[in-house]
Order: sequence, then C-alpha cells, then structure tokens
Amino acid sequence: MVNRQITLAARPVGYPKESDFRLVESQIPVAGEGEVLVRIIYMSVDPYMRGRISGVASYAAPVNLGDVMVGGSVGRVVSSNDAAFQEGDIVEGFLGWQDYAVAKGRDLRKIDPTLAPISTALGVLGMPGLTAYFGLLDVCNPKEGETVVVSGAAGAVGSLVGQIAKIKGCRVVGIAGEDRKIDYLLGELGFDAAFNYKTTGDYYEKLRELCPDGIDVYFDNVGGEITDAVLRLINVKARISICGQISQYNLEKPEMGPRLLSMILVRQAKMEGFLVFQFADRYNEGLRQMAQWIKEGKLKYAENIVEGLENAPRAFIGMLRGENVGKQLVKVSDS
Ligand code: NAP
Ligand code: FER
Repeated sequence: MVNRQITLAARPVGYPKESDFRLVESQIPVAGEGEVLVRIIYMSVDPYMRGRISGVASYAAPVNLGDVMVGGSVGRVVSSNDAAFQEGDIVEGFLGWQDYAVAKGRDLRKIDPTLAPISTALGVLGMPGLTAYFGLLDVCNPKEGETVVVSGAAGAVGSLVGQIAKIKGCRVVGIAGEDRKIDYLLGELGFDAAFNYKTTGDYYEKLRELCPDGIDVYFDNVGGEITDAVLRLINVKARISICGQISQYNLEKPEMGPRLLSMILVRQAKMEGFLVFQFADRYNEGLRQMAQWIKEGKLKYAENIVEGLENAPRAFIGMLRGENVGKQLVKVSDS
C-alpha cells in the first residue's frame, strides 16, 4: 500500500528536464476530520507549473525542493469524513502529482461522470475552459464580424478561444507551431485562417495577408515575437488579453523586444492581463455555457493523454515543447 509521488529534485534552468523531478514512495495518507482520501485517475500538466517550480513567489507559494509537485487532478473518493462526499464519488481538486491525496471536502468539486468524460474536468470543463471563456468574452468583448487572432491556438485554452470567437460570429486567425495543428484548426475547428510560426519567416507579413481588415481582438497565450507582430496590426479600439507568455517561461534571461506600446496609444487600444481565478464567483455560468456548446456540437475539444504517473515529468516537458494538441493530461489509474 504505497503512494507514489513526484517531487521537485532541482530548480530547472531553461527548459525543465526529467532529472529535475524524482519519483518517491510514501504511505498512503489517512483522511482526517472533514477530509477525503482520493485515488487520482487523471492529472493535469499546465504551463503555470513552470512558474511554480522557478522559486519565484507569486499569487501562490512556490514548490520547494523535495515538495510534491502541485497540480489539478480528478479522482475517485476512497474514504470520506465529509458528509457531502461518498466512497466512489468522482472529484476534482488541487491534489498534486501522486497516486493518492487527502483534501478538505470544501476544496473539492464533485464531478457528474454521466454528463461528460471525467477528464474534461481538467480541460474544457475546468480551469483551461474557464480561462478561454472569461478571458475572451469578458476581457476582450468580441463583436460579430471582428477579426480575432489567437496565439497558442491548438492548445487547451487557445483551441477553445478560437471556437468561442467563431460562435460569436468573428473571423478567427490562429497561430500554432506544427502543420498538423494548422490542419486541425482549419479542418476540424473551423478557424478562418492559421499559420505555423515555426515555418513562417515574417509573422507581420503573414498576419497582414491573413487579416486584411486589421486585428480587433488578440488573445495572447505566448508573447514574444508573435505578439510583436500582432501589435503592429491592431485596429482602433482593439482589445488584447494577456493570458499567457509561454515563449518566455523557459528563458534563462528575459528577452528584450521592440517597444510597441505606442501602438496601444495611437490605436487607443486596451491591453489587460487576467488570471482565471478572478472569475471564481462566475465559474458555474462558464461551465454551464461550455457544456451547452459541447452538447450542441458547437465546441470540440482534444486531449493528449500520457499513461503513468512516472511519465508526468515527460508529459509536462512535452507540453512545454508543443507535443500536445488540446489538453495535456496524465492517466494515473483506470478508475
Ligand atoms: P497549451 O497551449 O495546451 O500548451 C502549451 C503550448 O504552448 C504548446 O503546445 C506549444 O504549442 C506552445 N508553445 C510552447 N513554447 C512556445 C513558444 N516559444 N512560442 C509559442 N508557442 C509556444 O497550454 P494551455 O494550458 O492552453 O495554456 C496556454 C497559455 O495560457 C499559457 O501561456 C498559460 O500560461 C496560459 N494560461 C493562463 C491562465 C490565466 O489564468 N491567465 C490560465 C491557464 C493558462 P506550439 O506547437 O503552438 O508551439
Ligand atoms: C498561468 C500563468 C501564470 C496561470 C497562472 C499564472 C492559472 C499566474 C502567475 C502568477 O500569479 O505569478 O498559465 O494559470
């Protein structure tokens, strides 16, 4: 009866490597008063984890050397000291990279396995889905007929942002890093245009060609040179949401770019950073709408699933390198 856990072995320099993580064994924990013991089934690996292991304090405490890696998971209740949860219930929570975890009942979300596959609680019907929903609709307020550009377009958040913009009647242009991702955006998700930034020399020229009416909304997942090119093409009263800057997360030295904030000035544009957590009191609205769109066939989602807790570091590193289409998950157990 052991609990396998993945801990942080070293602070990564640049891109994380597998040796920055360690697989350790401990005893399966026991649920105390008001607590629930959960067997983890699916685990999420997300870009924000790169920030948490860098040692820099932010909205949340950093993961320290030797600590179990943090992250969202779904699992099955094994035993419960909270009357709201029964053995066998499926729950989602911040349970870490391990086989078993104990959590307070109040920190767990009960998942109805008859409504959607339970893995979606970590993707389209979870944190990334809510990020796409509020980050696009609330921060950018897209209007019918407007041109929306999304970077990181084939990932968990970006693939949903583009589809929500299509639902709202926008013209959607996606940017991603592999030809098969571009085919997916154009062929499966109904994007109007898309290009592979890894095989395109001049992003500005390509965007100018794909956005003949300029850019009204930019949903930024990546930052860096892609964002530099987009900013040069924004329209008057453009709205830009800074969701992520993944192109910067693994740099050893901060990148110096062109200073384009004068574009915000002359185009009277609005650029706003956001964290999904700021919308916590409206999560139910977002989840209800996303589930409805899935049911109506208007919203599709993809998952990339790596098998085995021991392969979580590889899945995390692979996601940072762009191996995933849609949401990157780790399957830890069958049920
Ligand atoms: P994701 O897009 O599913 O996976 C990350 C993707 O980033 C990779 O597949 C890769 O795709 C792309 N990428 C990696 N390095 C890149 C680079 N140098 N330049 C451009 N693209 C690069 O991850 P996600 O969970 O949906 O997150 C997407 C973004 O949203 C991240 O920046 C994340 O930090 C942010 N986020 C923010 C919030 C919030 O509350 N603000 C919440 C969730 C996520 P390619 O093949 O296209 O390179
Ligand atoms: C993310 C990137 C950054 C994210 C959260 C953050 C939830 C927050 C960082 C901070 O507060 O320093 O993808 O997702």
